[in-house]
Amino acid sequence: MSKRKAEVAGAGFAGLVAATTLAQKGWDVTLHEKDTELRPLGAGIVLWHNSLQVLKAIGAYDRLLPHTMVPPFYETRMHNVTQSLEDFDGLHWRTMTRKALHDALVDTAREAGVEIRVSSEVDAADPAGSLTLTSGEVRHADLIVGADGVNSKVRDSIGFEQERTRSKDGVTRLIVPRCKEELGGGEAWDNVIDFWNLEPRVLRVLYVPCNEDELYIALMAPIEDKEGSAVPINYDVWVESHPYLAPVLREAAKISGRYDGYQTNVLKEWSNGSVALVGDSAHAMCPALAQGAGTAMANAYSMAVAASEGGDDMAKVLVDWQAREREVTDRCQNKSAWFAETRSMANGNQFTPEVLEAAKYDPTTVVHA
Ligand code: FAD
Ligand code: 3HM
Repeated sequence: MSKRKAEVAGAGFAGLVAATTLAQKGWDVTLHEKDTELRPLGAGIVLWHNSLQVLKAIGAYDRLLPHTMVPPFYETRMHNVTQSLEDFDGLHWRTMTRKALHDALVDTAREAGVEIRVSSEVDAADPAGSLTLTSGEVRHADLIVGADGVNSKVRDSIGFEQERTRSKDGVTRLIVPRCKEELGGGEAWDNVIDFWNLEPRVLRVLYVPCNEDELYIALMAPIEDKEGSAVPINYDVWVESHPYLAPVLREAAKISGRYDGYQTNVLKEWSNGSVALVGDSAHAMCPALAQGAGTAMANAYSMAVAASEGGDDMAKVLVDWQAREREVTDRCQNKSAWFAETRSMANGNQFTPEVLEAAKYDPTTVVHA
């Protein structure tokens, strides 16, 4: 019997997981990336049980593990005073650079036999089962996956009904040296530390150690604050607000960087015919709960398993997949939007069991038959 064929648009975390899972389940998979190189957007990332289970299921976890860490606590400070120290009751979470995660996923995809094409931009998709590239080439397949991010052409060429919202805040994300000794040394500098200042102006630094050497920092400022959102960062403005972070901010000011506003995207449906949308193309969310990529990888994995094991009627398989999976993601998206709008993560102790619902979800235990 000939292999079933899948065409995947976008080699981000969602596209790589979908392509790899499909290839491991016997599909002939081509993955199209518009960039000239395989590389991630952003700087560092926090992953939780849901996506860590996916990484284990596809065989990417062991190669990634040496490049990650589990900080002792997720600490929240207001004006440098500790509000809470959370450890999520032993729930598995890890920090890492996006590059380490992306490299591990690319290696796993190649090992699974995925054909990855760079400089291959997708222009449009057809629910009947085809993908059109900007080169004019038309590719037919049993399954088309739109994993081409928040500005998805796969989605917009088909005309999925959607609501898009832009938030009032955004961040500059950077990787800098840990600077642990310059910061004063001590175990607290191994924590994730969410440094909030809401007065006299809103300037927040999320401090995320990724390994012994690398630190991810996300500097959040309102879009309307031209100085706070400037790149490279305005050292004087940031150090006045967070003087105890001077060594890290000095390193950050050396990097050009990029400031991104938060975006949310809610779709009525995640599929149409043989086309499935996964990741930010389907459900971009505010980063407050650090679940955009987690839910992207969980849903990409469950979609690929459903397509492989759910029967021959692809349109129905994808509708059933969405019905099973989207409630957890929808709730996570809503909560993330609420936390971003109210900036209430600043109070600490926000990771209640309800808030951690998506983080705890294990997509690898669901039966798709
Ligand atoms: P993307 O990462 O956007 O990947 C899409 C890929 O498709 C890219 O490689 C792009 O080049 C390619 N592409 C685009 N258009 C085309 C086209 N037409 N043809 C071919 N290729 C195309 N999530 C977490 O889980 N934990 C976190 O800690 C976390 N922190 C975050 C912090 C911030 C500030 C932000 C903004 C987001 C954060 N997220 C986090 C969310 C996470 O970054 C995204 O949800 C995730 O990267 C989405 O992955 P994706 O593969 O769907 O899309
Ligand atoms: C990990 C993480 N968590 C929260 C935010 C945020 O609220 O901007 C960003 C992150 O990278």
